[in-house]
Amino acid sequence: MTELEEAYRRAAAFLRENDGFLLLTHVHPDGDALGSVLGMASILQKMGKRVVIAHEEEMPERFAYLPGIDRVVRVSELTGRFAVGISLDCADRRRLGRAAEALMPEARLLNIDHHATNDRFGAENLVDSGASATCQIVCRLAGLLEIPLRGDTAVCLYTGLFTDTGGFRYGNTTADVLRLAAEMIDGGLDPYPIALQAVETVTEKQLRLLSAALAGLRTAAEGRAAYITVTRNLLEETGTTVEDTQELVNYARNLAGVEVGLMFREEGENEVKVSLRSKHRVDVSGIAAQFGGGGHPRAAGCTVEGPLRQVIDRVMGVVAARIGRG
Ligand SMILES: [Mn+2]
Repeated sequence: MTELEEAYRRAAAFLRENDGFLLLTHVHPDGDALGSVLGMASILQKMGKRVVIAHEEEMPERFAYLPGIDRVVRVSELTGRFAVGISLDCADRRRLGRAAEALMPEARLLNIDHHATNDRFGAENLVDSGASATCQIVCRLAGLLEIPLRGDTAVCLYTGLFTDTGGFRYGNTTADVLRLAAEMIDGGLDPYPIALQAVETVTEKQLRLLSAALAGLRTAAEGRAAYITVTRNLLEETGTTVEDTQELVNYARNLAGVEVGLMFREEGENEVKVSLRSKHRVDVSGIAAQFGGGGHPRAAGCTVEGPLRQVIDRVMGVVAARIGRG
């Protein structure tokens, strides 16, 4: 048995042997974060286990269709503390935000994730960086636990497979991902409403934000890098939130001739959130790590201290050097 197979086996045993789970995922949750946390909750319920899901934020409107999302509790409303936890799609403990406070200090935590930069902060760690989505790892666990990928479980897990592969378009779209998707559709899942709600639908405010952000698009490194800037002012003017900015970075990446696309988003007076995407060869998780962040080779992020203009100059300097090195 390989080390990874052993990690799967141990994680399955952890799920079988424990009860009264607290399920957690990262702040600013995306489709894979919510799909994996709700898919796991659905699997555990089918096993007859008690589950609570906690988060520090309100749930994004885009994912309101996910079965069980109305059961996610604001961590501020929780009274008790939990002795058993599961973290999903989260590369380090800090990214769990304040929801981690609902765990007892001595709680046993199972860390399930697909980020290669995961620092293995759990008591048990199932980190499969070969997986395209955390939902793919949860699908495999469901197989080991003999829980079928049907109904609510499938809607949640399909969402993560679909969104983390950019709708089955990115370089991480593997035969295994497509087989799992096909298996769920064979089992009765309707993929079109999920695509419509998780990805296709945009609000008018989001389009106004996109329009303004695109007007400020800049290229660098002789057209091999491009970036979009989102100031706090812009969010205020368009009545949008951080959640509405998640897709913007792809417009910078998708520009013809660009290898690295970025978004710089002003978080505070002296703090800038940087999202990085690459097309073919630049490992942006390495660049993000240089600034205290992390992620995947083609999609990563970090938060950098300093005024917006200064952060752009510093990060673009590193990006240009990485592109130049070939
Ligand atoms: Mn993910």
